[in-house]
Amino acid sequence: YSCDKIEDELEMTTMCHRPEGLEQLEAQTNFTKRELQVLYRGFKNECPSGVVNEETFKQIYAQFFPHGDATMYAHYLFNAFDTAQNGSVKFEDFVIALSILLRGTVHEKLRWTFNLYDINKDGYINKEEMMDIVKAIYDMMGKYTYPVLKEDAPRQHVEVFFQKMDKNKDGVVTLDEFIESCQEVRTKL
Ligand SMILES: [Ca+2]
Ligand SMILES: [Ca+2]
Repeated sequence: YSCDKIEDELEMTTMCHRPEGLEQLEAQTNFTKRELQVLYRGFKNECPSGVVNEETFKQIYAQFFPHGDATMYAHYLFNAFDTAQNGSVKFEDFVIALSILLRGTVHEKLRWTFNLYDINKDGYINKEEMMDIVKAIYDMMGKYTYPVLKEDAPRQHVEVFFQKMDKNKDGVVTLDEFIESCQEVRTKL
């Protein structure tokens, strides 16, 4: 037993006894207590400070996409995880998002994705926001993945998506429009 491990155990125990600790997380997520403990160990291992900042997200994504520039996508993703919008992602924020992404219902996943696309968090996706996200994804994939990609490809993509999603043609996509459009695609597939 190393010192670190004992410290971890202690923290875990305190966490278990805190009312907003593990018990509550177990109720808020689709993870078991045992799974939460394993996730917590991993989280503490990677981020001893107990919080993840935007820089960590950028470093992780840079490793996964070495040929592209993942800076912007990591930035948007971080903001979707950082539900309190205070510049740091705690273990609680992290597992709640992970639970939705891995074990949430289709509806929950779509709602999460909508929030990712809604960059200024005003409850609507406008064309600029969709454009920014699509550009960020293209940048992340890098030139090597799409060697013949034309400069205006992202804009064309967004135009087509946006026209389909904005059912009432008022220039913004609401959560309902987003969910409806995504489910149409699913039924066609
Ligand atoms: Ca918005
Ligand atoms: Ca609309």
